[in-house]
Amino acid sequence: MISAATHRFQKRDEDNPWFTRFRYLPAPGLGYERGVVRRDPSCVIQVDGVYYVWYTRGAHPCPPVGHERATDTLPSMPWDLTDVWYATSSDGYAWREQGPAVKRGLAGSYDERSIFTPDVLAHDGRYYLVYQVTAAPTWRSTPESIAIAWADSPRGPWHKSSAPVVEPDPSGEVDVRAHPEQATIQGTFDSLRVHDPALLFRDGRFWLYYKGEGIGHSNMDSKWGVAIADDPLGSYEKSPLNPITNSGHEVMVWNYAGGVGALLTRCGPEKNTIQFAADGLNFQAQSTIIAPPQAAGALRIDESQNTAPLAGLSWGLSHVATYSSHGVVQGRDPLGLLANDEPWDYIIRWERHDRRPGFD
Ligand code: AAL
Repeated sequence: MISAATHRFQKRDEDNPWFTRFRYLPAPGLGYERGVVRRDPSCVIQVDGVYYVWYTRGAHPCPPVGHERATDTLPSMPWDLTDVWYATSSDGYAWREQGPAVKRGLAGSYDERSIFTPDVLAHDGRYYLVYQVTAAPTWRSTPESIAIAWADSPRGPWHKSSAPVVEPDPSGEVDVRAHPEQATIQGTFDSLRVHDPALLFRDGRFWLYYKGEGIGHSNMDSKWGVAIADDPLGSYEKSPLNPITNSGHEVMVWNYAGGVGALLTRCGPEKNTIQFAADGLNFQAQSTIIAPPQAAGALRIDESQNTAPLAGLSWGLSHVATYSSHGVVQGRDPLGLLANDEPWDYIIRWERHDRRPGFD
């Protein structure tokens, strides 16, 4: 006779190639700076011996003021009124901020308010950035979409898509003035917003993984979907199997053994797990982890080096989200926040930290 728990205890962490721990280091050049938000870093790519990363960056007159008080210059949230910038590094530890890669569009364009949360794919000598776009500050039921830009060099210039490439599903009923909870028709898991794009090339096609938020759900109810295209610039077709996870917040995926590895954090019953889908669609939890990096991007490696489950998760950058809705009280003088709280998000380095054998 064995207990139920003993029955389930099939593999010890130290014997599981999908288990890891993480440690964190500063990322000088992208660290904490008063007046500047840096967050949601992309994966890291190495080109001609130089590491590149892209991220959300905003230089704001004050920390976020909340939706009711946002203006043309005061941000509602840390990722409001931002652009995608990039930085380079020769060793992966110290970074040099280079400047904007993709900037907000002119008034009236689909990306006029903010461009943020990028990921990068290098493919066939070309570079693709996928990122979130908004035309208005994140507020109640305002929708959010995903767009793409391409360049012949990681230093740009970048050519933006003329329209978003993945949109919220039209199955819900959106009234931007209403609280999402008041929606009468909720629709699918991604009926309100599509977020956190991550682009992989596999099986000759482009797989754009994303996080969905549905009307009538909290943003902590997030799940992931995938949209697939023959051409990196689209058109992207959402998988009929979506949502393909029941958990997870910011998307982190990597190619492994013809399938896809995934790091799920923060939300849902399978939060803080590493998962694998041999077909890129049907994910199974492989390990439960602790203290994973938030909004992680990992070093992208060649298929030829993808010899172990976590080779695609060796090190990268993640963010420290200092903003909390408790810290931003609506109606409070935003400049007062400067003197008190200092919620400026910033970027750190994470590394896998296995300590095998002799694990502690
Ligand atoms: C993040 C991501 C998306 C959200 C916001 C900025 O961590 O999930 O990018 O829109 O928070």
